Amino acid sequence: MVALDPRRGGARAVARCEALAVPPYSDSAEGLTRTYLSPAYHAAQEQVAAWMAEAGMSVRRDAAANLIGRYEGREAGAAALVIGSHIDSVRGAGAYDGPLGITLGIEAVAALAASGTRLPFAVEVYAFGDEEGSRFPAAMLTSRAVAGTLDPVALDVRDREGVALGDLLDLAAYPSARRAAGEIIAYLEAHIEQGPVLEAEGLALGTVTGIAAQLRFEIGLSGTAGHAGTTAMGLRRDAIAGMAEMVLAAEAVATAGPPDLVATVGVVEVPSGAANVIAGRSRFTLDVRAGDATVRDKAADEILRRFRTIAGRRDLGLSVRQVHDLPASPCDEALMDLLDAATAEAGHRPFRLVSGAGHDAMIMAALCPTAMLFLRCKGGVSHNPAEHVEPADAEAALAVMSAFIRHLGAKCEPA
Ligand code: HGY
Ligand code: MN
Ligand code: MN
Repeated sequence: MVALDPRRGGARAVARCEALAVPPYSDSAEGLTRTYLSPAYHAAQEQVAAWMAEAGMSVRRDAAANLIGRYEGREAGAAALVIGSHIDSVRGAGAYDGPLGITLGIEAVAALAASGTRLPFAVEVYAFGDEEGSRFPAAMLTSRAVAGTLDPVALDVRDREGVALGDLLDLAAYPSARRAAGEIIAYLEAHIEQGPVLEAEGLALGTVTGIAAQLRFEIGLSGTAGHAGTTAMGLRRDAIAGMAEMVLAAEAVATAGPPDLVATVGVVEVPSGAANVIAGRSRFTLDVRAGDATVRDKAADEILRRFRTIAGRRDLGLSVRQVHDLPASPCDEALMDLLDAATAEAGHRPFRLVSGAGHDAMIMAALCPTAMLFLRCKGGVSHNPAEHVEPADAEAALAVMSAFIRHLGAKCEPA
């Protein structure tokens, strides 16, 4: 095994994300799409497993098809610090959203192995499989399995091609991915900010204070399919026009709210749509978020109230299915202080910010104290092939993660 040069760990972590952004690690030849349990997912897992082993970890997969590397502490079987993020992507993704937290975790372990350091705890690196929910109509399935907060009903899902999750994995075994509370001492996730704040502050890194609450719905409209040329405007029950009015209503409610309130319609579908047919059916997603769950819920209620009014006026059938409800997740105060101290030690100004984006950390918070380290990304752009991270910022993040691990180790030393 070639000893990795720990001095270049940050740059290697960035380069490895780029290596994973093309086939066979992408399901698409045009840009990066890597969905849970796809061929690209399995190919990427094989590659990441090799990097984990090279860094000195034992590697396994759990029943939710998460990939887990483990670097033992001084005592075999010790409780672990988990460093993780997700290996799945949105469709048309950037290279770093998810994988960077995994490749930086691998580099942090490689640095420990290179120096022969053994800690009072083990270090595990998790490559979670389904944070984005980009294949099945559910998200965070695999971290919820680990945290033990997964309702098995959520596993009864099919993708757009009709493939059931149960066709790909043994759903009866899925909950065995759960980790006991005592097995994990803390969770650390390094992730690009996916927003403009750090760049505006002129900072490479930030300590996350908490993750916004999010609700997600699937909305269905049913009207009357009709001939575009012969149906008078006043006689139409147009499921696309109704959807369009609802999209603008959601935008209006969120725009009128506080700055951290956001509402997004990201997927619109018109089954058997045609240029000369008035749409009889339409489907769309609604995602509502805010730092405070009360603000989020009030906005969601108002948006759905407007949907009912619009559907009534247009004589459209309206169905609303809640896909998930992720409560706001504060990060752990003591771990934030450790991250700030490690940031200062690495020569950077500690800075705290909230995350509008969801992360597996918000799920792991049910199991253990959590901390997130944000890295600046160019223009705050993400969920977009233009996503970009500077290798120097990744070097800084790795230095902070290594200092964080050292400080946590010192705190855990027996008195
Ligand atoms: O939706 C999110 O915030 C994350 O990218 N899954
Ligand atoms: Mn994402
Ligand atoms: Mn992400």
